[in-house]
Amino acid sequence: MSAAPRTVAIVGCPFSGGQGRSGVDTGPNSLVAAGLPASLEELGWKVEFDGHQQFEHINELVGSDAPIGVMKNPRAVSEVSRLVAAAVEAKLREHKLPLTLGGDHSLALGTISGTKRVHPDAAVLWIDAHADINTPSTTPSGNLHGCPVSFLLGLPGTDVAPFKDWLPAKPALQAQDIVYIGLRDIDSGERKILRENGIKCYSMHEVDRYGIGKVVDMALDHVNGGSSRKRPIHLSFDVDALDPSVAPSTGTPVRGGLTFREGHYICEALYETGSIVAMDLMEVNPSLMQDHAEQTIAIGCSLIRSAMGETLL
Ligand code: 4U7
Ligand code: MN
Ligand code: MN
Ligand code: MN
Repeated sequence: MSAAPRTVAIVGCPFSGGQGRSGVDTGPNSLVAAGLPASLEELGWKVEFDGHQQFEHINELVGSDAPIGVMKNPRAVSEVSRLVAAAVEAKLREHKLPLTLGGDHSLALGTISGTKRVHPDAAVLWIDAHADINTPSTTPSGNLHGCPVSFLLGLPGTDVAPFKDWLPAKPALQAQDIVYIGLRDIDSGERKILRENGIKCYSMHEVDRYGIGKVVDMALDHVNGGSSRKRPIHLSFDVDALDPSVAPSTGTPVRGGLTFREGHYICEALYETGSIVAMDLMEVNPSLMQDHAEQTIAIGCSLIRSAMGETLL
């Protein structure tokens, strides 16, 4: 991975306000406490970790943060994303690879905003059981961890306070910049959005049909226009992409997911491109299925190690 930065900067984001289940805010600390920084050093990376993001003042808001329309905790989610965007942007400008640990997936509104400021040509690989592309008008839950992609794309209905106060007038992301792998729980409003915008999705059906190797190849061809493999990649990995038997401690598990190997293969294959500029590992919630928390944390760590070059010689 010659052109890629060799310092990984861990951006720990203890935040749960994008959804309703407490505990996902302890994900970052659990991943770090499980030895993630040292294991990345062993792979040859310089690791920068100067403590988690300080969200106490925002987390205090969660609870008293009155809904705006159906959106839950809108001010907290917006403010955290704004701060995370600045943190990710700063690490990239220092030629480091920001590794954001969630926390819930609403944080990706921040991480991808930050990446796009520095790498306007970056493509997003979104690995998830869910498309996270509801708008404030389509969301069945009001949980903003199901909405970050629609805000990034600037879809109709996302031009709302408080987000519009800091999101760019020209959306950070275009529909052809993102590709999904692992989908299997898509809401009806999301289905319509994905179709109308021609967004490339490799659901579990395609994983079964073609195998994960071909799916990753097709996903990379899609974002690279079939020619070179040089486009910068932002990898946003929601641990619920994996089957709940593999990664049970997560807030919105859906059966029929990626196997252990399929999940790791994606990370390995993306590492092989040498083009990963930023990564998110989201939605690890050690408070759920506590007997399996250690297993889920360990898998979060090993997915990251695979994306950082562990399994390839
Ligand atoms: B995650 C959901 F309705 N689509 O919008 C919603 F099914 O970051 C789930 O992928 C969203 O875990 C899941 O609330 C968000 C629901
Ligand atoms: Mn998900
Ligand atoms: Mn998600
Ligand atoms: Mn989830």
